[in-house]
Amino acid sequence: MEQESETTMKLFSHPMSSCSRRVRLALHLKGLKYECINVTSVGDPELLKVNPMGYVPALVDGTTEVSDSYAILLYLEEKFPQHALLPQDLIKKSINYQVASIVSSSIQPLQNMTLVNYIGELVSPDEKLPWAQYHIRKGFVALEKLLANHAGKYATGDEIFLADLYLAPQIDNALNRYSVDMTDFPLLLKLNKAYSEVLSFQQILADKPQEPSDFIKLQ
Ligand SMILES: N[C@@H](CCC(=O)N[C@@H](CS)C(=O)NCC(=O)O)C(=O)O
Repeated sequence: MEQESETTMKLFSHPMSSCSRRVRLALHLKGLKYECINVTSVGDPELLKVNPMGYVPALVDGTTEVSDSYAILLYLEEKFPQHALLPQDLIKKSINYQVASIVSSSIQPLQNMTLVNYIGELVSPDEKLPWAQYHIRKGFVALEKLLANHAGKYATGDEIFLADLYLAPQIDNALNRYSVDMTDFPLLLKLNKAYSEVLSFQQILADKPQEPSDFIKLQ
């Protein structure tokens, strides 16, 4: 059942952006209607008005503007409590916070295409893939260990929570964009399989840009 906000929310997004995908997953799970504005060029003036960093995602909800996926997710969670993104159990909740923090602070920024392209220019194009793979693997080693005693069907049990919204797009990047060897990460692969069986995850992770875009491009 979709619940409408007083006005339809707008999300500045990119189909391939893992940060946007986290928020789109939350919007879907919470059954919220939103207009998805796919940004196609770096420096999009409409996006810059909302988020001077020029990054997606950015949410506009009436007169409220929120940038950065973590802030957006917390905003949505308070305003629309249906399908809670955090478990009641404090330990499981703390695991969700850790997963979100590891992915958003110690993995995603280091494999963001802008940085990877910059490494290519500064060091060598041959270093782009190893750079991204190294940082993804380092984070995945920690996540695999962290979740060993907490995972059920999903990251922290048998319900989908915040950790899953961070993991699914990051694992997709690892597999499909950076060809990371996942042999050492059987649990993450198992979770990825579980995500692939959930309709919202299928739809959002399969979404591809409809028009040419210079945004989020590995040169
Ligand atoms: N901490 C921010 C990071 C945002 C971010 O890095 N977004 C990427 C897409 S996942 C982006 O906009 N990249 C374009 C660029 O680097 O110029 C968040 O979680 O929203």
